[in-house]
Amino acid sequence: MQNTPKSLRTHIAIMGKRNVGKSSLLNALTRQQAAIVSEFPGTTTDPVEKTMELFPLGPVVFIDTAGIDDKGEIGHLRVDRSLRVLKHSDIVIVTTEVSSWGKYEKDLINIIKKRNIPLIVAINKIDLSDKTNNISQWLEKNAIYYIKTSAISKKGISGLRQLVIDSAPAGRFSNIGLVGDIVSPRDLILMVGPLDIEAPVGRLKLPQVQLIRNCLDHNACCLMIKETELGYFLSQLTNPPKMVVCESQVLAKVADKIPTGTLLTTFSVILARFKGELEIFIDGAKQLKNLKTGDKVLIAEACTHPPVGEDIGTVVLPQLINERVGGKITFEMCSGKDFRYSDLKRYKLVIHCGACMLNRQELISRTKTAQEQKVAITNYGLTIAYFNNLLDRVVQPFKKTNCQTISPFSPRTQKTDSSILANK
Ligand SMILES: Nc1nc2c(ncn2[C@@H]2O[C@H](COP(=O)(O)OP(=O)(O)OP(=O)(O)O)[C@@H](O)[C@H]2O)c(=O)[nH]1
Ligand SMILES: [Mg+2]
Repeated sequence: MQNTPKSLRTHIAIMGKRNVGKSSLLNALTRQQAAIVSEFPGTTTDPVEKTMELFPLGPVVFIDTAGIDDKGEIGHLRVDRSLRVLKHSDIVIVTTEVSSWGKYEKDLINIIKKRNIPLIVAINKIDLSDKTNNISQWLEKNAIYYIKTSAISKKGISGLRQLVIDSAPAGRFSNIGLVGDIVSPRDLILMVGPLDIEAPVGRLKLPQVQLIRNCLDHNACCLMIKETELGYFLSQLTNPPKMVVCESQVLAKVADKIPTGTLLTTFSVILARFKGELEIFIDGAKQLKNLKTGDKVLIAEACTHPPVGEDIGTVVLPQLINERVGGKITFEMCSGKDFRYSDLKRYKLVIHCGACMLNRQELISRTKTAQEQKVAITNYGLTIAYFNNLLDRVVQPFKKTNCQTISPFSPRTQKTDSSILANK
């Protein structure tokens, strides 16, 4: 795990009609021939991703999409696939050119604005025409950041890079990370996890690695032990740890062993706060008590690997819920990118995995869609905590009075009017 995983990179999508120069802009921004460019409309057929470091933003992934006008063969499929990219985009660069600007771009911009995704318009090919008044006026009236570019002469490319950096959501730059607002220098955080059949061979899971790094960033210490060793190590410590973070499967056992004054949480809770909206997931967990025979529950797994052994999503949770609810609930599963965005109303509750493989924007999109369709949503770990009567305890460390909150939507820097009128 030497490269930054994609789920932790800022996702920057380049969208617009066919042939406006999206792939050329990607190549200019990354200074590489990452995507194929040609004079024929419809060259890019599937999203192309290019990862890079964008200083000082850090690790990013640029996503070049297929042109979204529905002309040409299989137009609608292409449009659908490109619009799906919005679900995990942190920033969108809408690309246009003087000769093709029109209703399509305005509609696309409105869709992006509705989703609260930071947006920049690149008016490309200005080496061919810089009669941009009409476009600039509309963008200024709607307070949208824009820049004139030429992917050929490279005019405006460094300005576009800067606008991307300025538009990045604040949370990306926060060094709070997973628990930075809870730990102080020299605190001890104890991680407890089973090295069970689901643990990756020869390494730790991504959230475990992230937690170790986050504690080191804050001059705290993070130790990891197996749950079988918890009693022994607790008895050896002069002072109890500041917080114990465990995998949800061992929550009940761990809660029994640690002192009541020690903060206790699970990776599921930490991820729900870091990636999505913990409060919404807590409300969702409280809906578990309202489930009754005949209700449908969607289990959403972000990983696509086949279930292993007593898989938590396919085996453990359905058994637990049916047992506790005392009824016959129907469970349906979805995995990977295949989330039932348009079809959530059929479910009483969505139970999501910890989502360590999804980026934050995608989990927020899923949460918002569930809310729009008035369907409760929670995650695996909060469900387990709820049924163990430990929900209040595991969210206690993150009560607003105990920590700072991170807004995913506020921009990193407050832009001035001069950057709205960039390169006018
Ligand atoms: N003059 C000029 N030509 C450009 C510019 N940017 C791109 N082009 C040309 O426009 C054509 C289309 O460029 P692409 O980058 O393939 O466009 P695209 O938007 O990715 O197109 P699709 O993948 O088909 O949607 C190519 O011939 C490019 O060389 C520019 O800034 N100025
Ligand atoms: Mg292209």
